[in-house]
Amino acid sequence: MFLINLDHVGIAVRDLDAALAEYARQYRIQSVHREVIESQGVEEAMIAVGGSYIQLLQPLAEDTPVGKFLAKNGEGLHHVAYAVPDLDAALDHLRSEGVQLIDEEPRLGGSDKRIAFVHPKALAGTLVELVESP
Ligand code: MC0
Repeated sequence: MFLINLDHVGIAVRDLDAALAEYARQYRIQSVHREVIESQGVEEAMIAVGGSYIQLLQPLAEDTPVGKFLAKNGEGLHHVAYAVPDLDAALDHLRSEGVQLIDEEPRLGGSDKRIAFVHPKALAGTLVELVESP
């Protein structure tokens, strides 16, 4: 099958600097990449853990996906991201299985990688992101 790796786990936070300070204090780990992604309405910080990442997400505004999520749920697990070698093939496969997609076509995420989201209603209430990693 096309799922090849756990790319990252996205966690919604209110204050990126405060969350990063806690990761450093509790686990002695720091972010390896930080970026504002206007199209997604977030600032992200990536923390390398093993072969994957923890992605901390601070919303740029309340009326963004992460801003709405925080208002409803508070801080916590926002999504799980899987690395796939061919995103178009992965989306074709999910479509053929009748899976509810958020993105019918890939868009650009952090580090300009091709990504697509799958609706949380499709699988155990978990928002899934697919990240193309050839
Ligand atoms: C919403 N729901 C979630 C959820 N967000 N369930 C699990 N995990 C989440 N993160 C549930 C709500 O509880 C609700 O369930 C239903 O979905 C509809 O939610 P809503 O609050 O009415 O919000 P919508 O429908 O306007 O939007 C939800 C949706 C949206 C997931 C479609 O957030 C979206 O398009 N997300 C994909 C983009 C995204 O999340 N971007 C930020 C990360 P009930 O049962 O009450 O109906 S960007 C990122 O991560 C990039 C930078 C990257 O990695 O490169």
